[in-house]
Amino acid sequence: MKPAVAIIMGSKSDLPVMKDAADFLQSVGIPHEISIVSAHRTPDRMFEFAKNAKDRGIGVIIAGAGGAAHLPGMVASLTSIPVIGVPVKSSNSIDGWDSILSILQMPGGIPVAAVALNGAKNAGILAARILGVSDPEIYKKLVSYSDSLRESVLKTADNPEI
Ligand code: RP5
Repeated sequence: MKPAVAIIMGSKSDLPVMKDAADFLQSVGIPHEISIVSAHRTPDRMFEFAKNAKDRGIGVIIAGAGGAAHLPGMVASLTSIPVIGVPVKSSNSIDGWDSILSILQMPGGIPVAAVALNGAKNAGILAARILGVSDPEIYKKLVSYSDSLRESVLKTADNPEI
């Protein structure tokens, strides 16, 4: 199956965080691909990736990076596919604020949907929600997922145990 979502990240060291996005997409049966694309270390690869993504059938890009996190914004500037940015707390992070702000404070005209620090799971869910607008099967799975969250809270809501 052709991937509908591309998950990219600046370094292999981001993978333990970014894996959460892939796990969610897997759980709802959305085909996806994962690769390392660095804005700073492999700028040509980033350009090629962003320019070809639409023609390869990619509908949403999830891009994670730590430190000076330019990858999501640069990719968003090279394509009109929606980009979800995941700030990653990495070895070169200043508590993660550097990547949060790099991803969040995009100039007008080039949007990146930023999730929480290390929030790759929500990036996966948001990607599924974007695709679910025009895919009833995906939408149904997302409704079931939300139902399961509600049920798991209600199960212990009146009887929380430590
Ligand atoms: C960023 O620098 C990467 O996204 C990663 O979060 C961080 C550190 O990269 P490594 O030095 O671990 O490869 O570009």
